[in-house]
Amino acid sequence: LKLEAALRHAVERDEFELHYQPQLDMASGVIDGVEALVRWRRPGHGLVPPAEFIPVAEETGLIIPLGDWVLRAACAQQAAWRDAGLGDLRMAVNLSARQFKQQDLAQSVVQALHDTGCAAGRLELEITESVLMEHPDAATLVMEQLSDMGVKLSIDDFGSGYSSLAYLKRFPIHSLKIDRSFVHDISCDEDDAAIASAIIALAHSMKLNVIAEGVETGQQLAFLRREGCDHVQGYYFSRPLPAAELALLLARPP
Ligand code: G
Ligand code: G
Ligand code: MN
Ligand code: NA
Repeated sequence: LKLEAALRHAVERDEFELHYQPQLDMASGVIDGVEALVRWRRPGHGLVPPAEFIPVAEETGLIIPLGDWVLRAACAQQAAWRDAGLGDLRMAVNLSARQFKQQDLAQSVVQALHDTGCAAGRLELEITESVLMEHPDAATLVMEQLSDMGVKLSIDDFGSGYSSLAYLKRFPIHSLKIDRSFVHDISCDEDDAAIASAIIALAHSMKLNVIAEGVETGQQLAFLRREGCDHVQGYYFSRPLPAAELALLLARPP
């Protein structure tokens, strides 16, 4: 309960900030996107990671105003970097189950894009497969609304939950994110290597982009490159960074 009250205040007082983790195009090595990851600058507690407050925000419904703040802040940052000549990056934003189930999600997205000047085609919403598969028909409708607007959709933590391939084909998605649990042992565990290769092949056969997350070593990168993975994200390149630090990476030649 204490955490809930503190979180409620935090939403009112704007105590959140976004960090951004770069996503690189495998072929060029260029940073062409970022994933926005929220942190809570809680007075007296330092920087609180999302795992410690997103679940409470979900339970209490505070994820709705918080998620809206995240969406707006991320879109505003996308437009600011673009206008500063630092690149017209893809901005990936995580959506929680509760946000995804909101009736007026598409309307909130339209409003955020309109108010910030971020182009719809530069926004990518990440949704986990468990959220999509919970109510796949309702999910399809919401995704179609977003997709019709030009917003990109990706399935986060792909492979860690349960996906029906029939639905995968029906969802208007743009990319799959290989769960980092498979990437971790890719160069020493044959099963994980086989799963990662299969996800890449599946994505390509469906004309989807595929991104590997949690890339930490050159060996993992080499494997993913051999298998034709399109994008990579992980500590090997960079941790999630505050906007000003990410801007320094963007300004640096590749
Ligand atoms: O940033 P970190 O690596 O600690 O993220 C941990 C988890 O928190 C990730 O699974 C991520 O999806 C989730 N997360 C981070 N930012 C957001 C956000 O803005 N909204 C939602 N719903 N989840 C987020
Ligand atoms: O939304 P998602 O669950 O994918 O959130 C990404 C999470 O993964 C964040 O908590 C981020 O800090 C974390 N992360 C990003 N890169 C790496 C990495 O290379 N290794 C590990 N272990 N975690 C990572
Ligand atoms: Mn994510
Ligand atoms: Na993920």
